[in-house]
Amino acid sequence: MIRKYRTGNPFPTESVVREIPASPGVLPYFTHSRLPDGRPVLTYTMADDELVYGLGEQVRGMNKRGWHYISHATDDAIHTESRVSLYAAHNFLLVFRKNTGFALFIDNPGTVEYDVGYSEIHTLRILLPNGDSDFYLLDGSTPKELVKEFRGLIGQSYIPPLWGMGYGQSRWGYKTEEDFRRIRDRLQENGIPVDAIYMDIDYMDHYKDFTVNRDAMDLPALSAEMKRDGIRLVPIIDAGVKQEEGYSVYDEGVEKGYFCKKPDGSDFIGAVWPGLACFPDFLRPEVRDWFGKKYKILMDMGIEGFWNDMNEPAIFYTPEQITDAVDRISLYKGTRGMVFEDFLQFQTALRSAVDTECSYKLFCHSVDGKRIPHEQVHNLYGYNMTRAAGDAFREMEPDKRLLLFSRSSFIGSHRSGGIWTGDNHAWWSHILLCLQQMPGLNMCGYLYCGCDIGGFGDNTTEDLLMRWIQLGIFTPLMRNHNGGKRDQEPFLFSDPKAFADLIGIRYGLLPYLYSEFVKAALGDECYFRPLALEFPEDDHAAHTEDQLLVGDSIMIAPVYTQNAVGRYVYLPEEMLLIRMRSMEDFDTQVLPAGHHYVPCGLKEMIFFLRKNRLLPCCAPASCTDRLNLSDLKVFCFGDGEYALYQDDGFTTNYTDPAHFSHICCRDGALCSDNPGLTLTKANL
Ligand code: MIG
Repeated sequence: MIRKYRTGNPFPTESVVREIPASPGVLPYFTHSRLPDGRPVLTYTMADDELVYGLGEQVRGMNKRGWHYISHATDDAIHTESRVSLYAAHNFLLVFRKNTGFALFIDNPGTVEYDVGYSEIHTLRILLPNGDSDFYLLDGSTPKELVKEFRGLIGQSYIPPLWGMGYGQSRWGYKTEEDFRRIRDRLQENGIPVDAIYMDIDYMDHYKDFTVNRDAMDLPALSAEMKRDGIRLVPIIDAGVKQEEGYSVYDEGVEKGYFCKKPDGSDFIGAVWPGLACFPDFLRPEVRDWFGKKYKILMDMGIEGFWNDMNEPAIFYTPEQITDAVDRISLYKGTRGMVFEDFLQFQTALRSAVDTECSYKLFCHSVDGKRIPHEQVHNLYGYNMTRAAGDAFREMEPDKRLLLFSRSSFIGSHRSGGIWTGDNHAWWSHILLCLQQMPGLNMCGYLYCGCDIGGFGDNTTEDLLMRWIQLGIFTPLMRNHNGGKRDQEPFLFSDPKAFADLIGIRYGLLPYLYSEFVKAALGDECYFRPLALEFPEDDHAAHTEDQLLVGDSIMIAPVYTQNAVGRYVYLPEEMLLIRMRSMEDFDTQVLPAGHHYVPCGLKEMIFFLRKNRLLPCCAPASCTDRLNLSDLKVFCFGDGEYALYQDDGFTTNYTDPAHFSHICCRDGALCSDNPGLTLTKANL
């Protein structure tokens, strides 16, 4: 059951797709109070054994208890435990114990703070930025059902083209067409499957959106050439539009008044990669329409996918801040030493010059003709940039899926695109962080997601990358991306063959992974499922934070520690261990429910097939276009049935009954209602 409670006059975020009349009274479960400054506070006392899941893209574990978090989209590249905000704002919480609980979605685009047992270990305290919120309260069914109901409330998740679930190679620094060809050639020489090579900001002409550096590449020719090898080029689009007369996107934006404005009505200017830039006012439908249709410039060059970056929005500095800081600092001119108090003020002045939070105070949006200070609606910026692209794609190419994912997000953008989790690091702890972020993201509607495999910041190592790929095999977005000093394309290390085999496993599992993904999107289910929700009566499952179910049939338990030769795994029920070195080279073993130490060498990966479930696989290929998806190898653990979803991978007609077939294993023999499938048992 979903109830809605409204306080004040909330900003229409369009996060939810269902109209629910507001209930009288106040939000139950919480006590209500206010800070002296008037901000509302919600308080709830957590029982010892209650778990708090949700909050989407955040630091720390799946159970959010024991820390505080702030929904405030932030470009922060250091994702340590000390952080409270990352790039997104996902105001969804699931509070539960065993099979009962409630869920809460707070629809407020401002800064919402969650103290989940940080100040006081049993107290969940939510601080709202103002009195204008819609609260959606869900209760009356199992926690798993509550998540599904919530997903129904916010609408169907974005589904990428099949090629978007292939392997993607990326690096900040690829610049010329020779760079892109070299990456393709080296991947191919090493037998490493690949579907996408990403183009970071250096493909552009002076970082101007929707331009290409023509001295460095002939993009239409290059993308056509790549496509002959089954590879798509995926360019980045940044939020900031370079301020440069004669650059048509800038000129049009100025002329039409489409950029965010300062209170005096002039265009707000902030510096990002292109230098001084303007920021499209994505909260306005006509601006979204205008910007979204610009993607066509690149689509006409053969591009079929994009990633949206810098849309928190990231702002390095503003001219106002620099002027102000220089004025303050100039007071110290001629001073030889400084007394300590002066130094502190000096330091504050220096820092203020590059403080993004200061820039957020300087501009406004225009909504239905009214000026709204950016801070009140900050978290909606990236969402609406992604919506701009998604809506334009739907209009321009109604029958075709384009690849789209974003860095910043707010619940609602999951209908337009996926997300990646931003600038992580080449740290072992960030393999686990990625695993722990996935279920929260799925609950908030983001099924198409993944992290920078190998780590974005710092320098990776061969073993770290190997282990990370063993998790990445299961993330719908599987992209190796890097901004560190050391290159990390898999062919650069001592054993490219092992990488090729592992990435090959991803392609081999795609019949299952893709089928589970689309079924989850169509049925408002999660693709990544925490054990706590699947085995609600099992206390060990409730506290298992480093394993996940992926779809209906399998459980993953990746190795994420340095120099490990295996790991402890908890099996809530009897399962079949599958240890794989490649799609052809694997062994299996039935393990009883309970705790196990499972050996897993560096170049192997382990996962588990549930009892009476099936796992349809295929032979790997160099890219998804070349997979033979009608010749399936099926892992079985006992008799069982599987609902297989298959389509052409790029059109938007998902509901055609012809896309669904059934595979079953009865008395050890495989059968199907689809005569077009050839089925062979993978394990004996
Ligand atoms: O300020 O485009 O998260 O993936 O490589 C850095 C350069 C801007 C941040 C993104 C990262 C990307 C980088 N961008």
